[in-house]
Amino acid sequence: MNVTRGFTGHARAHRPGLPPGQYDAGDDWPVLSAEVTPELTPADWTFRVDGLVAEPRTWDWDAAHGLPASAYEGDIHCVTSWSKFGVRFAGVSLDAFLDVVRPHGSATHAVAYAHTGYTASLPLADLTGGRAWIAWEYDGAPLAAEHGGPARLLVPHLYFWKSAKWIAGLTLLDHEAPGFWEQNGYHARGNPWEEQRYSGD
Ligand SMILES: Nc1nc2c(c(=O)[nH]1)N[C@H]1C(S)=C(S)[C@@H](COP(=O)(O)O)O[C@H]1N2
Ligand SMILES: [Mo]
Repeated sequence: MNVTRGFTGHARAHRPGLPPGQYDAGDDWPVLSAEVTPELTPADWTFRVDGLVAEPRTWDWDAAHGLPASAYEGDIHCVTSWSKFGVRFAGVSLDAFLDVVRPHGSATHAVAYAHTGYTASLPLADLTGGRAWIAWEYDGAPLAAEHGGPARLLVPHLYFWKSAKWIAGLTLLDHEAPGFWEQNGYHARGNPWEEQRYSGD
C-alpha cells in the first residue's frame, strides 16, 4: 500500500468530489452579487411559475411553506473556481411547484428571474428529478440576505450562477433564452463536471 505522508505547503491536493479546475474554499462562503442586496422580507417575497404551463401560479411565503419540506446537503461550485463542501440548505423541491403548474410537454427551458432583475437560463430537465430547490434556510437558520434570503433558487449540480438569489419566478419556454451571465458568454447548461464554463466549452 502506498501512503504519502507529510504533504505540506500551499499546493492544493485534489480532493474527491472537486470538479476539474475548482478549489476547496473551506469555511469561506464568498458573496457574488451583480446587484445591491435588496431589502426583501418574507412578507414581500413571492414566487411565480408561468410560461408553458397548464396553470400559472404565484406563491407567497406562507403558501410556499405549505409545500413539503425538502433539504439539500452536498457541495456547490462557482464558475470563478471556488467550491464549497457539505453545505446544508432547506426549502422546497422545485418538483413540488412544477407538479402544481403542470409544464406543457413543449417546455424545454426556463428563465429564472430574481426580484432584482437578475436572470439565469436553465434546461428544464435540470430543474426536475429532485435536483433543484427554492431554499430559505442555510445550516438551520434563515438564509442571509447577501446569500439570497429570504429565498433563492438552488441548483447545486450546475455552476452556482444558475442559482438565482432573491428568486421571484421561473418562465418556462420551448427554447433557450440567455440570462445575465449566458448573454455574457457563459454556458447554456454549466455542468461543472464537464467544465462547461463558457459557451462553446
Ligand atoms: N440575483 C443574483 N443571483 C445570483 C448572482 C447574482 O449576482 N445575483 N450571482 C450568481 C453567482 S455567479 C454565484 S457564484 C452565486 C453566489 O451566491 P452567494 O453570493 O450566496 O455565494 O449566486 C448566483 N446567483
Ligand atoms: Mo459564480
